[in-house]
Amino acid sequence: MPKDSAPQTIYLADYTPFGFDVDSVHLTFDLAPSATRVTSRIRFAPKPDATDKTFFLHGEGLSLISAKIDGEPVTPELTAEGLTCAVPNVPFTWEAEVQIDPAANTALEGLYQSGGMYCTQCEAEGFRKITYYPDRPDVMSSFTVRINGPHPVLLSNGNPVASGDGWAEWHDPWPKPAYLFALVAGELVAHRDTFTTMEGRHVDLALYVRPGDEGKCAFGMQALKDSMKWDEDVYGRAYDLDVFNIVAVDDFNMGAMENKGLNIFNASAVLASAETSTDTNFERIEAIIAHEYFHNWTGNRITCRDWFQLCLKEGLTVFRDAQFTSDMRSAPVKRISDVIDLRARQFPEDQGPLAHPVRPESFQEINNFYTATVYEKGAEVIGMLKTLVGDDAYARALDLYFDRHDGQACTIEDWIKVFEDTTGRDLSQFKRWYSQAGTPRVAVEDSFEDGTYTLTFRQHTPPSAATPDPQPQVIPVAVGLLGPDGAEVLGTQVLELTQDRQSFSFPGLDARPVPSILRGFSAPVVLDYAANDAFLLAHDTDPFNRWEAARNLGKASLLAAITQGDAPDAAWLDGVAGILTDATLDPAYRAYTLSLPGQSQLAADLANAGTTPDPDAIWAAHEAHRAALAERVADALPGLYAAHQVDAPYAPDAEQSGKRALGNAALSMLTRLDGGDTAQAQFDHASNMTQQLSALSNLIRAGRGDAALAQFEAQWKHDRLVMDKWFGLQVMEARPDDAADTATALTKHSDFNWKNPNRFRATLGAFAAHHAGFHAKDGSGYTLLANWLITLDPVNPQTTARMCSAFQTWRRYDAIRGSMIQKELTRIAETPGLSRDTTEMITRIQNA
Ligand code: B3K
Ligand code: ZN
Repeated sequence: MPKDSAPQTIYLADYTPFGFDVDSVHLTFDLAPSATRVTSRIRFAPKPDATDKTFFLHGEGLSLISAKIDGEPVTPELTAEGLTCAVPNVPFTWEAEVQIDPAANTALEGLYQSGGMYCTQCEAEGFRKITYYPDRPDVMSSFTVRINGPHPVLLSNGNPVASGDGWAEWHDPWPKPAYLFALVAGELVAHRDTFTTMEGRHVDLALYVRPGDEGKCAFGMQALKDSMKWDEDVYGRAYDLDVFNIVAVDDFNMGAMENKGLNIFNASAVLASAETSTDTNFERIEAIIAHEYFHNWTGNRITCRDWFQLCLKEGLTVFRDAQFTSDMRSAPVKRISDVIDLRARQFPEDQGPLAHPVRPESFQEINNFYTATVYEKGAEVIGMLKTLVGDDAYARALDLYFDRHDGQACTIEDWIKVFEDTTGRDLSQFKRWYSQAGTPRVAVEDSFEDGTYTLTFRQHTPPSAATPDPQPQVIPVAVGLLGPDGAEVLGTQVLELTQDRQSFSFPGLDARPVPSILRGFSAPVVLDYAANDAFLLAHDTDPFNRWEAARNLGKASLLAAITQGDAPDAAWLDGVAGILTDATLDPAYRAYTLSLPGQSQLAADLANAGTTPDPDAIWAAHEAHRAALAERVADALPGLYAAHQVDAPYAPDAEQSGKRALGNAALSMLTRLDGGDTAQAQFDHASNMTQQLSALSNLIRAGRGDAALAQFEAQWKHDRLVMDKWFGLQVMEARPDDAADTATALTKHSDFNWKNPNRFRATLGAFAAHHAGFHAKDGSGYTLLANWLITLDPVNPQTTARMCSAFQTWRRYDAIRGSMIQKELTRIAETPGLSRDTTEMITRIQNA
């Protein structure tokens, strides 16, 4: 789109199939940094029944050198979005030669350069920046690719066909949409392994990295092999090519990309070593490798008809990677961490100006819809479906999905239909989860009479611009009942809410039970119920709800402190202290019960309750609660800390990570009592990044971080990924009145390369996430972020647009903050030449 034309809105309802089949694609790349030539030879066949016979090929920023049909030169009509051309009404061969400029491609979409290597990112609509093509996911074809370039490593999708000095040829037999195309060329080294599939196929695996990163490959490779095996064991899905390649790149807009047979990863999402990566990094890497690998079936073999169906592949693949992590590690801990993440990222989206259904119905820039709603709520919807139909029916429905739709570009209707056909159930009401925006609120009342306990539920989804008139949804509510002595009198049952108001009775009880509602967080809703949290924290058999009880007590205590100046609640302190010192519980789980609801989430809770949030007061309450907890468990801390040091050689497994998580939770409390002495000792002796970084955080918080920061920088200045941590940590740990200055000073550091998305996010992303710092009363935080977004937009619209969401919560705050944010939004919106990506985001946020 030319920058000055009005953005166009695309609607789901307008879907029309492409009028031609693509039988084969041959591409030749002659690589040169500023003048790469791309020659395409594509067999098209007009569809006899096509309603739209226009031959339109997408193309953006391409210099067309020549075009031919069946060998005869043609002169297509060019626009900023592509070309149209008169074509025969019989199968024909289209040939085109274009020139592109990878070296100038800072948007990191299409073919670009990163640290001297060439790589690509085509999802969602990047292939049109490489050559003229029907760049839509429902056009699938096999691809043959020849790469000419002086690089030792030349990779594309599929299997290698042949190679020689300065060239390589690849063929991908599996028909795929262009968004899964990939090419890599560079001086890379390979970490190799092999895998034999359950079908007996020998697969050569390689992880390609820049020289120097060889020592960070082993974990990612093992995660890949574990994922391949898991998908065979659990879903019966085997890999389908002779090679599987992964490439790590430094400049990448997101985590990773599932290109067929050639996954491209942000280096931060694949490279790991004990010395440079934290336990959290390892777990994230394992999950992302699994996610991209699982896309081979859910996304690649079965893809999306159009981009509105994005959740078809993303929701399902997130759900699958969560199952994998639960199996590899601890299921309750994974569930707790996913719910924390859902509430922190998806709930604000669903309850603010950017709210959209899991399957959106319109967009201007599809890259703006790779959201927590599509991904994480999309995965929750699949979890609910599985809960409702049961594990066996879920497995049968998935088998049917793979059988019926292999090789196709599908819709949510296709997905729902396999469940209907498997179970005979009418899922039309359930389907509202895909079309309605907003987080349902479920209010509960209960009564007890003559031995019968009754739960009455009311569901209500607040209306939004995206869904002005929400209808009742199918909500699976997992419930258990505990007797007055704490013993479970009714094991978990799934109640199906389908109406606005609905009651469920449980007869034959001796005494009024205590309910445990929404066990395992069985639906992505807000539960309004004054639960007996202290009791549940002590007795619930459901690990999620036990954690939730601690969290609820902590939340109530924090809100009372913020609004009424109350001291931290004794029931919360006692309950958490009990869990903390209960050695029968998993250390990772105990560490989670200590974590308080995030400050931004408390602001949302206050706003929902009609109180204007004061970020400084929220920060102060958080601090007071942490201090009070440290005091409460002071006697136990040295023992707890000592008991959770790991002597064995470092392993990033669940057991060791859990131990370190609890040990470091103890450290952060200890630091409040000993001023940082233990943290300094840990920093001095740390042999892995988890211990080193945790110690460094505590030293900064204790106000004695300067020497350690300098030492850390000297030790790690050669390592980009570790330095991202160094940038981020200083912002995260800054005091509110210092956060903007800290971030600003870091942007002046010689290693602050703002064009690198990882470094930009580490610094400015961390700042936007620093609740009290970003929302500083004088508006300096808003101005700082807006300035950087304006700077970044012309260079990298996608990353800029994504970070605009920091402003989405503006309505929660007081009128002065609200108008300061509006002023910054207007200033961004009025920037001449603002990208389509950022324009759409700002407009949606402004018009809430
Ligand atoms: N499918 C990619 C995301 C592409 C994002 C484009 N803006 C990674 C993933 O979800 O696995
Ligand atoms: Zn994905």
